Amino acid sequence: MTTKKLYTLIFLLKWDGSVVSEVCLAMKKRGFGVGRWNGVGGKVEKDETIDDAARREAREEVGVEVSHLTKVGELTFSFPQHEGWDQFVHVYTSNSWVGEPSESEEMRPAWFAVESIPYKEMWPDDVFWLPHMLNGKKVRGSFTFGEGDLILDHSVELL
Ligand code: 6OG
Repeated sequence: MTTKKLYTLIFLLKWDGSVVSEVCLAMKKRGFGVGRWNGVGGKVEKDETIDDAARREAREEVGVEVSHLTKVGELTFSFPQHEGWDQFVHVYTSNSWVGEPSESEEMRPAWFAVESIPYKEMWPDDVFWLPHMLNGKKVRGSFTFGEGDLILDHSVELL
């Protein structure tokens, strides 16, 4: 059981045959993670399923209606020095949606070739698990953060 707050994180993917060619990342314009590229997503609200929360965030943050979601991971983030920051994140990919990702007040989306993912401008945990996810693996990861971008401890399991 976890007492961490539940969040979602969704990556829209374009494919070249059976290989992921491009991923939609969005620049966070405000709030938690500001100035970083990430998938879209956010907190699961009370009385909302996790899938519904993921769809709502995609709609609110980049204006797309996601038709199909694939659950690809679970990430636990612990911030012992910051009460209330801990998160349990359900990670999804989607291959089908309606609309083109477009900028909102919260996020500015862009498509990145898999070879050009801007890991240096992303959360530092991403480099540990995102490449596996883009290779079609399901992941379970756990990260403990210190001050700044320091990762004190981590584990990544491929499922
Ligand atoms: P809002 O505050 O925007 O939801 N998130 C993280 N994503 C990655 N890749 N690494 C982290 O390392 C993260 N911590 C949080 C979950 C926050 C969004 O940011 C994700 C949510 O999609 C610490 O409502």
